[in-house]
Amino acid sequence: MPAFTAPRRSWKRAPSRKRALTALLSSVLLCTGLAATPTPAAGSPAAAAAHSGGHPAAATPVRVNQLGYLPDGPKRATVVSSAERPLAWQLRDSAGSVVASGATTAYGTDAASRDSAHLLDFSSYTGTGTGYTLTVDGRSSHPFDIRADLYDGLRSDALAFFYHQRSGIPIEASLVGQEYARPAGHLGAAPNQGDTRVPCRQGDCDDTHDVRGGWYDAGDHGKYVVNGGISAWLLVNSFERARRAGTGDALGDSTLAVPERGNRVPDILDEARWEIDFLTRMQVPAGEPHAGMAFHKIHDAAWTGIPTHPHQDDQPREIHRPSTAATLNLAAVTAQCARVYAAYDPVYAARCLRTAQQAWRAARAHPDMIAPDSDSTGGGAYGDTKVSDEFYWAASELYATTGMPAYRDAVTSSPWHTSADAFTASGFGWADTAALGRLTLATAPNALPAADLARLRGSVAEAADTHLATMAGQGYAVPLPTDAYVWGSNSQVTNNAIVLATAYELTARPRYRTGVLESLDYLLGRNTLDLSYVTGYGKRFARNQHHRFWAHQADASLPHPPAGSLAGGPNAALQDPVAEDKLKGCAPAACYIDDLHSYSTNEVTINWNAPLAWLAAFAAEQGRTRAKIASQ
Ligand code: 9MR
Repeated sequence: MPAFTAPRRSWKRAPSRKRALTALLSSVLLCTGLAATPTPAAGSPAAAAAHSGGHPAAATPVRVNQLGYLPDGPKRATVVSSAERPLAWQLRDSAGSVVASGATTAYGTDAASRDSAHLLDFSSYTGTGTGYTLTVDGRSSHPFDIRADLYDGLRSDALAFFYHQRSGIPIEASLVGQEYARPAGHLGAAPNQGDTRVPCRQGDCDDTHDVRGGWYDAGDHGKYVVNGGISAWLLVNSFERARRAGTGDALGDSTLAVPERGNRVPDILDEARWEIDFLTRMQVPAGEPHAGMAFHKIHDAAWTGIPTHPHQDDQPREIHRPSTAATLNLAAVTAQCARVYAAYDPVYAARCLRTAQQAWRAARAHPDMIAPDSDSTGGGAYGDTKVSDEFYWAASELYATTGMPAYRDAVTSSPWHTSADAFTASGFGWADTAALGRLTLATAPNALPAADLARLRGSVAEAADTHLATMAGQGYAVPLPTDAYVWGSNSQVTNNAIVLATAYELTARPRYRTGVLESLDYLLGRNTLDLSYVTGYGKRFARNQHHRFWAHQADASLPHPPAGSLAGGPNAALQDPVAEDKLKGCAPAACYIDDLHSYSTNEVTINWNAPLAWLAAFAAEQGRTRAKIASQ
């Protein structure tokens, strides 16, 4: 394995206990009603107080992407002000010289945040540098950069999340730094009771199974096939897309701090394989009832406390009965694996295809083994009553990989092949996977008739236009309708941005690229909380996400999440006690609190970081490729 430089320190060392307490108090203050109060006008001293939130840089009504902007990308900010007239703005470089100026456009009230918003557009400025600020009405934005390599760090940090989340392998200090190193979790060494010989919950199956490995889902130590499926798929899809764009090397071997570095396989595929191997272990072996199906999930018998290191978890682990949805996730991901890994490891690719075909046959034989929503003791339910979309997704992957008529027929006879609902305004997700099939068929070479392919590709562009229309109707340009701030809303933003990026690949229309980059602006600070939801990125960022090991807020000797960890984001349904207590009356886009215990607004999860990594890779590539000239 070649030598490489020690990983970057993720972000500044943890604050002292006293500072941590102050931070906690202020974060509570932030959301006790203040977040629900209409934001004060720009220039008002209250504007800073309302959003201070214990984060290091004071809040400002001039909301920017706190990381920065690409030189040839869109550059817009949102200014919170009740002024009815346009306001003058100045862009200053790090020396304080005004390098551009103009006037804002009064937008009115942004429904999702209830902020009075002005839009500020400085896209025509194409200079580069660090430490720029925007000033409006005497108030300045946080400093930000304008540079082509803006997203290079996030491309690897967002992917590094997955090594940190690995189960069944020590997390090495040489790869992640001492602060984040930990022993292997769930390898059967006491006090762990798994995951090498895991029994099923009573009645779910007779035998024990070796289901070691994979990624922990989130802040908990559960491993769920449906969520692992979409996450692994997104990583592999990111590589497949980058390879088509000619930038696959940026995700290639020795680009990540993973143990497999230097094995001549792209590191992103090494990372995804860690999960694919686990998913494959979740397949019911031949000779057992429901052979070929996938168990729905494996997790603790009861919820563990915070903090709990993975290797200290002493709860019994249990496998839950197979489900059709899990089986089709396994089929889809292993079919994709067979296509993409063939160039690096044909034997592995062939094994993936066998797994996929067995899973497909098993799902066809058991099309109605539904995972219930009620099964949520000790782990998430990931219940899904509708599996026709998973059938479509799996068939699409199998068809794109094999070209076999049986899979083509399953694709073309599925209602999802023509339904206008495959892409919804709130986006695809672990329970809604028809769009994943569409994205594959629209981009991976396959033999569908030309007219059908054109229709599919058109459907991606149509969905992208819907997202752009949603963005255009907002003060913060979020590709999310006001009623879609649900659990994990940030991942709905990322997933819709992936549709925009795919539309850009298919059409080269710059407006789609603009939509992707502005979606990242939202996640990185151009939002009602003046907060970057990505740890370590921006001047004020989420750092107390719900996690059993990165639980600094509960135990100051433990780290915060590493750089590149995406918080779930605003959830108007207030589904945890902290959110219920602190966020009453919040505007949908403000229903968020950076508190370790707010799992319904502030968890980290593989299916949220995977699309972030996908987008970071796309945006990093855009920094290097000028936007193609095409009609808007
Ligand atoms: O992301 C899931 C979200 O869509 C559901 O509404 C929510 C409640 O069922 O569960 C979320 O998933 C959690 C899972 O159940 C357990 N691990 C952490 C996941 C993220 O919060």
